[in-house]
Amino acid sequence: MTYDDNNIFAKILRGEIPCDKVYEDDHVLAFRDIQPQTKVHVLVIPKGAYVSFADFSAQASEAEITGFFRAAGKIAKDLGIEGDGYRVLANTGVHGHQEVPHFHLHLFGGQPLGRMIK
Ligand code: DGP
Repeated sequence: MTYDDNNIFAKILRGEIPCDKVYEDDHVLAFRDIQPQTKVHVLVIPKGAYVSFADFSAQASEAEITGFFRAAGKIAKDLGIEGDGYRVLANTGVHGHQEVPHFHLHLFGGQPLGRMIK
């Protein structure tokens, strides 16, 4: 899918819009969601221009994919939500209700989470 350079996360990556950063390395940026749904709600994004999970999983290099998921796990640990558990979510496309067209993981935690799938 064609990447839109004007999406909000691209602007955050370029430093045009501020964010509450919790982690950054060469391939990954993580920051708190502006509308947190849980006590801890962090977004983890790759720095590369990938629209969705589908694009990232198909197009990113092995180093990017490995680095991304390693970073996501480390971020959850560093946020202190690993012990009691947390949820990882990637909304994708129309049915997945993805609003920002730059691939991202949501990390939800810091409180008990409702059951999602019955
Ligand atoms: P979704 O694309 O539906 O997976 O969710 C996008 C999330 O991005 C949503 O929870 C709100 C968050 N968000 C949107 N705009 C901004 C922003 O400017 N800053 C931050 N920190 N989060 C944002």
